[in-house]
Amino acid sequence: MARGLAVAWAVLGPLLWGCALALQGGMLYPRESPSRERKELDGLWSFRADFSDNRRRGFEEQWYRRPLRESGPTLDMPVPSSFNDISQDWRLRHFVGWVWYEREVILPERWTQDLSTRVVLRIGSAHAYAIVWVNGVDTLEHKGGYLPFEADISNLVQVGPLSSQLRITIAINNTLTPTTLPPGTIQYLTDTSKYPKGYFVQNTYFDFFNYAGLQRSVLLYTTPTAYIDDITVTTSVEHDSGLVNYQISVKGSNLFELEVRLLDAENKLVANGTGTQGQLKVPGARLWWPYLMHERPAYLYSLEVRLTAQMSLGPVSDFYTLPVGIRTVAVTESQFLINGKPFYFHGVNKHEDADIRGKGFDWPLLVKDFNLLRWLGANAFRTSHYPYAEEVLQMCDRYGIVVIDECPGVGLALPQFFNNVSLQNHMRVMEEVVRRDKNHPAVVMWSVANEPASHLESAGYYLKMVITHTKALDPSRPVTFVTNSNYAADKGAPYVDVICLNSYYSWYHDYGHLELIQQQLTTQFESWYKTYQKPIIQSEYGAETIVGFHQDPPLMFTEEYQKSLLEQYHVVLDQKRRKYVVGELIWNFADFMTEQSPTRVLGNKKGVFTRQRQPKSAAFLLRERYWKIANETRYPYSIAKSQCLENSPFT
Ligand code: GCB
Repeated sequence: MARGLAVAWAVLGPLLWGCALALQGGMLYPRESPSRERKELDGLWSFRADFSDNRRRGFEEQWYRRPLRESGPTLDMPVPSSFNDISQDWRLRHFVGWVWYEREVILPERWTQDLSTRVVLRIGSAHAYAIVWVNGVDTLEHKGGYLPFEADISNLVQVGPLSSQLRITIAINNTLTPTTLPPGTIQYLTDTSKYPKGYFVQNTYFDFFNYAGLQRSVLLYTTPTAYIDDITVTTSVEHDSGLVNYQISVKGSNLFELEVRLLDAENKLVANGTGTQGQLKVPGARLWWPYLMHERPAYLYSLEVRLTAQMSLGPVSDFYTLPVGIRTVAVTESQFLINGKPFYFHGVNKHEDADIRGKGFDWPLLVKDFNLLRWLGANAFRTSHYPYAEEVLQMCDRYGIVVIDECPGVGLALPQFFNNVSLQNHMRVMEEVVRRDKNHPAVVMWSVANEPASHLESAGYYLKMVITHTKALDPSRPVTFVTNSNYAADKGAPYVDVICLNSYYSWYHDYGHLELIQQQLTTQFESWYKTYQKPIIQSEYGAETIVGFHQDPPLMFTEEYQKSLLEQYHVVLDQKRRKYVVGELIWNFADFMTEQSPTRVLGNKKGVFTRQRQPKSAAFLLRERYWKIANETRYPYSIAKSQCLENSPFT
C-alpha cells in the first residue's frame, strides 16, 4: 500500500500540485540572492491601542493618513513581539480590538529608481486580522495569524523624488469570533449591577494566552519584475536513486527560460534540468533522515533556480535557492515509514511562548530550544496549536527534527463553530499552511485541528471536508487531526491517516490515581486500534508541575507526580510501540502562558522545562527514555552516533 502510494505520487504528484492550490501566487521564504535583496524592519515601531469604546476611532480619524504620533500618544513597541506583556499598562495585556503599528523606512535609491525592480512588503504574521497602509494607501489585508502575507508595493515607492521615504501603518485586530481560526466569542455582560455599560470579554476555547501583534519579522525584499514566484518540490526514492520533482511558477513574463541545478552539500552539481517542471534523478542519493535515526541525519541538497526572461528593457535574471531533503513518507496499517523504515516519534509538543516577548520570534530562544530538543533526544514535535515561524521549520530541516505541522484549528469546541463560513476559512488557512510549508522535508504530516468537538455530526462533515481538501493540496503527506473524543463517538477519525490521541489519565480524570493509568491507557489504545487499524500517536499526555514542589509518595503538582505519571504511561507505550503505536509527544516541552483561571498558576505548568528553559526532574526521565528508544530504533542498527555527543547518556 505504502509503495503504491509512493509510485503513484512520483507520476501524478507534479500534476496534482498544480490543480490543487487555489491561492493565487506563491509564498517563498524571502532569501537573498544575486537578484534579490532584503531589508528587515525589525526593531522599534510606534504603537497605539485604540481604547475608544467602539475601538474604531483609528478608522474614524484615519490614523493611517499621518504619522501615528500626530494622532495621540504612542508607545515604543518591539517587533517581533506580542504587545501584551511589554508595557506596564494592565489594560494592554487584556486588550481586545484594534492596535496600530507604524514604522518609517528609508529605501535604497535603486529600489525606487530602477523600474526593473519589484519591491515587496512581507509580514511574517499578524494575529488575527490586519490592514496595511503604505504612505496612507490601503495596500493589503489579511485574515488569520501565524502565517505570512505580502504585497507588491513597487507602484507606491517608484513614484517620484520623495518616494524613498516610506511610512508603513498596520492595524491589527486580535478579536476572535465564531468564524476566525481559532474561533472565539465576544460576550457582553449586561447586568449593570455587576458590570459597567458596554462591558465585554473575549472567550476563547483553547489553553494558551491569546498573544497578539507583529509576532514575526516584517521585511521588504526585492525581486526583478520577472521573477520566480513559487517552487514546489516533492521527492521519492527508486532503488538507490533520489527523485526530485519540481514545479516552478514564474510571474511577470511569458518569455523566459528556467535552469534548475541540484547541488550537494559540498556544492557539487548532482543533477540539472530546464523548464517549469521536471524530475531530477540523483543516483546514490543521500537521504534526509530524522535526528538519531541514522548516522547522517538531515542531509540537504540545494535546488538552484535561475530564471532568464526577455523584457522590453532587456533580459532580466532571477535566482532562488531552495534547500531540498530527499525523503519519503508513507503510512501503513500499523507503521509510519520514513524512507521506507519504521519511524517512531519520540518528541514533544511546543508553544511559541516565552517571557515578556510572548509569542514574539526570538533567535536565542529558538537555538536554545533546539539544543534542548537534542539534549532530550527528541526527534519530533507538533506545532501545537498553530504554524510556527518559518525559521523554526528551517532549523528542523537542518537538525532532522520531524514536524507534525498543525494549523490554528484549535478551540473548535462549540456546535456553532462548524458552519460553512468557518469551513471555507479553515480550508483557505490550510491552503496557506501548505503553500508556505510544503517544501520542508521535516514536515511529515499535516494536522488540521486540535481537539475539535468531533463527536458532533456537523464536525464529522467539517473535518472530512478539511482533510479531503488538505490531501488534495498535498497528496504526498498524511493528514490527521488530534482528538480527545471517545473512539466510538469520533466522527472525524475515519478520514485521518494516523490517529492522534490526547489523554490525561490520572490528571483530568481519576486525579491522583496513578495506579489506573496502565489499565485506562491500554483500553484506549486497544479500542482505537480495533476500530480503525491505523497507526496511533499519543499526541498529548502530562501533568501540571510546579518546579521545586516535592512530595514522596507523589502528590499532584509535584515533580515526583509528573515523573510517576510519565512512567505509568511509558509502561503501556513500551508494550504498544512494538505493535501499532508510532509515537509519543509529551505535553509540554516547556511551561507556557494561559488566560488566568483557578486551574492555572501563572500559566500551564505541564512543561518538562520551565518557561525559562530549565529542566524539571521529568526532563531527565524523558531524556533517558528518548535516548534508549533512539538506540533501539536507529537505522542501520550498527550506528550509535548522535548530534549531541558531549551530552548524550550513550556516548
Ligand atoms: C489539551 C490541549 C492543550 C492543553 C492541555 C492541558 O488537551 O490540547 O492545548 O494545554 O490539554 O494542559 O490541559
